[in-house]
Amino acid sequence: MRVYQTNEIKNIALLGSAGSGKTTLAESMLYEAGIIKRRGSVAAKNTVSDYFPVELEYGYSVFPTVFHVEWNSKKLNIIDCPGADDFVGGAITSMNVTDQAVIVINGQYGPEVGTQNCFRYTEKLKKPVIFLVNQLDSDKCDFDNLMNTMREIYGPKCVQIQYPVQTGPDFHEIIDVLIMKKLSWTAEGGAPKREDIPAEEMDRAMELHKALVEAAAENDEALMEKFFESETLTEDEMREGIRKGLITRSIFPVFCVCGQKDMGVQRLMEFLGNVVPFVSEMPKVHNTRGEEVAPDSNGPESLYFFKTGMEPHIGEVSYFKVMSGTVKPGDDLANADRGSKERMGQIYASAGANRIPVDQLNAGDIGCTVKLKDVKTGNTLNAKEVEQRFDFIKYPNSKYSRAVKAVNAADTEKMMAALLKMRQEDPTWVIEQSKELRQTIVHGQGEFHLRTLKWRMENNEKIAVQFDEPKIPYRETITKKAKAEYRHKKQSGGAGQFGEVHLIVEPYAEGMPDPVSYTFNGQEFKMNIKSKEEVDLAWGGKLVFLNSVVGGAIDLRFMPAILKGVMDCMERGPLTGSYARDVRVVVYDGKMHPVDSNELSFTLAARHAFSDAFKNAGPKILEPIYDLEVFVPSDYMGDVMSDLQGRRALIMGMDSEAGYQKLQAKIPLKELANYSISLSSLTGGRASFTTKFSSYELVPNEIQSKLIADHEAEQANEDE
Ligand SMILES: Nc1nc2c(ncn2[C@@H]2O[C@H](COP(=O)(O)OP(=O)(O)OP(=O)(O)O)[C@@H](O)[C@H]2O)c(=O)[nH]1
Ligand SMILES: [Mg+2]
Repeated sequence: MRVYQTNEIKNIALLGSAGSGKTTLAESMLYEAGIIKRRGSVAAKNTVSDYFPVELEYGYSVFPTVFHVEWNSKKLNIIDCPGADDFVGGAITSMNVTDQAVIVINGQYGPEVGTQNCFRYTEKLKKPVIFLVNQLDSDKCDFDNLMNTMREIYGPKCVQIQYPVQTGPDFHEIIDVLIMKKLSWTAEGGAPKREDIPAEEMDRAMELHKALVEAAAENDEALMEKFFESETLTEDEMREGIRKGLITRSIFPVFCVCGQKDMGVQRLMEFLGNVVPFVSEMPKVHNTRGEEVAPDSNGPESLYFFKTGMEPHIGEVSYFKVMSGTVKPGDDLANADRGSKERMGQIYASAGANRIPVDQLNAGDIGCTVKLKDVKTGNTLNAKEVEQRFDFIKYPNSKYSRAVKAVNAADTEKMMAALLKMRQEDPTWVIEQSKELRQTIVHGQGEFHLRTLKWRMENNEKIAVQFDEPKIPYRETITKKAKAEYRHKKQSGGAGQFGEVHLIVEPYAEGMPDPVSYTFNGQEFKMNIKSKEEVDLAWGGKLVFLNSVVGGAIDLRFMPAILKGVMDCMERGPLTGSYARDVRVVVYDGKMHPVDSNELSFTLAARHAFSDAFKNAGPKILEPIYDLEVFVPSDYMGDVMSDLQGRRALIMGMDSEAGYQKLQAKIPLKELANYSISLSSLTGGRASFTTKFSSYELVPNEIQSKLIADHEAEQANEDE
């Protein structure tokens, strides 16, 4: 296969909401480029792009698929990204390594929440955007209305290059106001007939043409001057202006296609080939030190790995972008993230499930290799003379979690190995072995995301697994002060045990001054703080431990043993056995025995005294509260709000963003457990949300009583 130079390579991501038609479009693109002789379809399960069993099973893209086509002797690397929010990880990684986003819009619905999610990522990464209105052959498509919404959302930057003469099943003609031609197709699609624009369309076409000329001219001073002089630009000048506008994100051209019937696809490819920027024209990316890295084939070799695929019969396939330098089989490289050494084996250009061996890939190109030892998604491999890493945008927090266990306990180890392997393919799966909850928890982006994991576990790995709702990491704390004392005394044969501890507990809040005195039942206890220890608890919150023992009643050397006794109780709160937090303890008195006192005695005495005091200090259960942001089309706002109210959510704000509503709320984690499923069913999958841990708050009394009762029942069960 030919080796392409950096100024002959373009990297393009196909993005857009779930089901907008990216995979179907990719099929037509491959067909138009002559790579495949027949177009497959998602329904017939024979597309180039969706080839994993799990994708065929569900009829959705789960992984981004990398392929390439040659167009006018230029190489277009194209990545077909999954659209569902659940698989956003794949879309994000793809955006990291491409220079042009083609955002596909489902002509039936217009811009959706999923469209906006993609757009926001392109904003963060400053990537050029082309909008592609697809499914124009659907009866539900109302193009004018769709364009109005687009302009409302994206403003005047959204510039039409094309419009359909009619939509619905009769769709077969487009007016292109860049080349000022009418394009039309027979039922087979493919190459369009190019004709003059008919008289009845001329006014509309001219108006859009002028707007396009003006928008193109705005990106270049010379073009602007020319435009003022002659009020027009040549086609090539317009292309130049649009290319500049794409790079600076001052123009978002809108194209029209019907991917399924292969109408408009050839023209789109022509535009991609002629106008969108080459790798060499894009602003330079930065490494983690903030230094610019140019896609220079003469620079030091540096590869960024953006995807790991597990291909049947082959194993791990690692996909990379050449950030600088060139790569050849046999190159010796160092992994900047993991410190290991690697030797590159055969390198390939990616073609969906297939790979085409190549001798060399130059800076800016995308390819893959197999049989690397220790390379994970997100790693950088460098030649000796350079040491750099790349760290592009972060993945969103997980939104849906399930406790997972092997149905057959003997499979547990195998299950863990499979989970960790899958995580390499999709870093948005987070595997947590929670000691606290005694569960293995898989966190993902949605119910569907985890369902695919379960499906693959059962069908590909042949391990039966069970999913349960994960336990909630409750905390315990106290709400008032209390005091207690305890004497631990044991006389049995030889040396005895003796320790007595008097202590006071109270709720701790950040910035509290040290106590001066306490009053219990009219009696005052004056404090004289001798030492203070602030323990930042591993599970969040604090324990503050004060020594105010008078007159050497307890030797200083026993203080650590007393703190240990307190910590033992903090690790297992008396209400539900959850971790306790935000407590201040003052040890103010006690007793020693000259012979029998030892550390163990004081630990035991402290445990009892602390536990008694804690129980009398108005103990309460705390639950984790999350910040929730929901993006929802306005029509569903009422349903989404009332559902949230039923989930004990506190609505914090509502914003009307272009085309949809943004709702902010605080919500208990317990109520988020199935939120992804509910929101999806309430809105037909047209909403999305993000979550972030906020704080621990007291649970309402009736829930506290239920949690305590449940815990007691569980204890009784375990004791049986
Ligand atoms: N009528 C019509 N249907 C289309 C068109 N393009 C795609 N479809 C249908 O829309 C559905 C989704 O198509 P896909 O190509 O899988 O969409 P996608 O964007 O890849 O979906 P995800 O990978 O899940 O994000 C399929 O049933 C397609 O047959 C089109 O141009 N017209
Ligand atoms: Mg797809």
